[in-house]
Amino acid sequence: MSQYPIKPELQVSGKLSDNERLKAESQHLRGSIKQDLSDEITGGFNGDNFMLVRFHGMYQQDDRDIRAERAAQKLEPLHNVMLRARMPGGIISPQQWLAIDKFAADKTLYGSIRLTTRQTFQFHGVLKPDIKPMHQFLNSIGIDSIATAGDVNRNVLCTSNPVESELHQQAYQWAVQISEHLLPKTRAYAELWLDEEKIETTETEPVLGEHYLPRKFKTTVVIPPQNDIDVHANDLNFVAIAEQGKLIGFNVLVGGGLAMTFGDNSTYPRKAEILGFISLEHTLKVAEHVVSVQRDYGDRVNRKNAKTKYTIDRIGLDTFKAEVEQRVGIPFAPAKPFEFTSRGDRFGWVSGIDGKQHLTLFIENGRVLDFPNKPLKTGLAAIAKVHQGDFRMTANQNLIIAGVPGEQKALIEQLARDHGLIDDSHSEQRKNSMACVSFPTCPLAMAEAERYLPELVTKVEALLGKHQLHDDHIVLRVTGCPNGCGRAMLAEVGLIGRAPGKYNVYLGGNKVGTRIPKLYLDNVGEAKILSELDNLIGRWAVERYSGECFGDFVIRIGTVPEVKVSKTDFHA
Ligand code: SRM
Ligand code: SF4
Repeated sequence: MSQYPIKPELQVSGKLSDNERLKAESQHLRGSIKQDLSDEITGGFNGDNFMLVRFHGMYQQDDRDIRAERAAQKLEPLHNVMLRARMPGGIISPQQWLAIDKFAADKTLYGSIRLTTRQTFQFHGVLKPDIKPMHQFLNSIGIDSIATAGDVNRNVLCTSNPVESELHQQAYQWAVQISEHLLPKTRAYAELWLDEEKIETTETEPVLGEHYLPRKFKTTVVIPPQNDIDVHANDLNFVAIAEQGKLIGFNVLVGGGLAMTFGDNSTYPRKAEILGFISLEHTLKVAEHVVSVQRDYGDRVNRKNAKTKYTIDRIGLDTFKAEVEQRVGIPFAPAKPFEFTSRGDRFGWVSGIDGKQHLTLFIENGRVLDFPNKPLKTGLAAIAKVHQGDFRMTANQNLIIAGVPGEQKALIEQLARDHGLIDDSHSEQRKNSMACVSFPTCPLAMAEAERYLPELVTKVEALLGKHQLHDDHIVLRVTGCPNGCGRAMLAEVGLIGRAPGKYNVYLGGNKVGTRIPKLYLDNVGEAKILSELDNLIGRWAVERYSGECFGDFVIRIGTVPEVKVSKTDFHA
């Protein structure tokens, strides 16, 4: 029950989805996970536990490359879990890095650490007997995975590059506080994984609600003019407003989200919209009540329409805003002016205003592993052994070696170069391309993404070269299905997997990530994609206005119409 009067006319009526039943029956996310852990008959989780473990930051997976082979041998799929850590703002110490580096090597099927598009890392391929020890190990180094998946507030992002250190520090602290404030209050995680005693109290979930949220929920704290965390992919964004270098409050943006389902036009990617400005003291209350309004009015009947973006389109932004204002007890002030002028990460060294040096490394697809001639994992471990600052994961699957004192700069750079972590042959195009995980671990993948991106980029580089645009780049993103984890729905060229080797191509996002692209090619293979890009890049080379990015160009020449209002324009 909500502590606020509910307006039935704003709710969706009908039979609740099965996920609502399982959350309601889960005894605050416990289910029968404990019993399941000692079930040696299967390597997986039974019944509702398959979904409930997500609220503890894990997904049950199996390697799709070997699924058929195992079925032929009458073996169950090689069940394992992927774990996603909670890491608000993406900051991890070198000591923690060394510990997770060792765990990945010793206890996972793939041996890699995977940096994600939400500023954290994943272990892929942890077998059932290692799950509980993994949580205990993470706890021993100060890391958890609470609420990094499931119908809750996920990892809170924060602008990564600490170049404006003082402001960054304040923004980061807010990201941490918001993350803590919105966490589930159940002790299920502590009991199940850390063997903490069950305390007989009446447990409640005052923020998320007894049945948790209708759907996943994503939050950021961003420092303009950098849009490195892609605000428009998120349900709730706190846009830092500073005066004389001091944080004074936030503009609040709500209702972003990128996923859709093919063939269901009631689903679409959508940008976030402005609610207004708040001063700092209201931050946690506003976070809580954007969540509580979505909790009370989000669609619990149809999960495909359950995210905040659809709640806002259904009840209206003004109604949504009025509900939040009423619950917080203050009106939003008019938004303060702000502008995003860049996206992605700033590679190489930057000097912070605190005099420290920060080195952003490009990690292709965020996959930290020793590749032939590129021992990236060994290299990062070598850096961690000498580094005195911290590591910062970015929301673009990259890593910043942050807080390097001047006298250590040369050593860190040398280690990075020696291990292929700095590679001057990487083009701007490669460094501004991104893909989701997809095959072999993602159960929802329809086409390759991470494993395909490097060769696709090589071909796009060749097209840019052919038209004398070697130094230019197009924000290119590939995702293996329309869920959009690689944020293709904010790219200038976005490829969304339809089937093996087949993609939909979306064009017309912009460089700073403030426009949703529009379908251009439906279900096509690489040859068609490259020939169309060849033609368009050729025209861009000669017809573009000075400084005009590819996404703006294709809209101006009418290749695709602009998506202004997703609900009406995206599928039109
Ligand atoms: Fe995602 C589901 C990977 C960022 C939208 N996502 C999945 C799962 C867990 C598949 C599943 O449900 O079984 C994928 C696991 C693949 C694997 O083997 O690792 C997966 N998502 C990822 C990551 C690892 C992609 C990456 O290459 O980095 C990102 C992890 C982020 C994190 O650390 O929390 C990741 N996912 C995103 C983003 C981008 C973002 O948040 O900035 C989106 C689009 C933004 C949005 O939410 O609208 C995204 N993932 C989804 C969705 C669609 C949600 C929806 O609104 O319908 C799903 C499927 C679902 O939830 O039902 C999904
Ligand atoms: Fe998997 Fe689809 Fe997300 Fe890619 S976009 S990781 S294929 S769910």
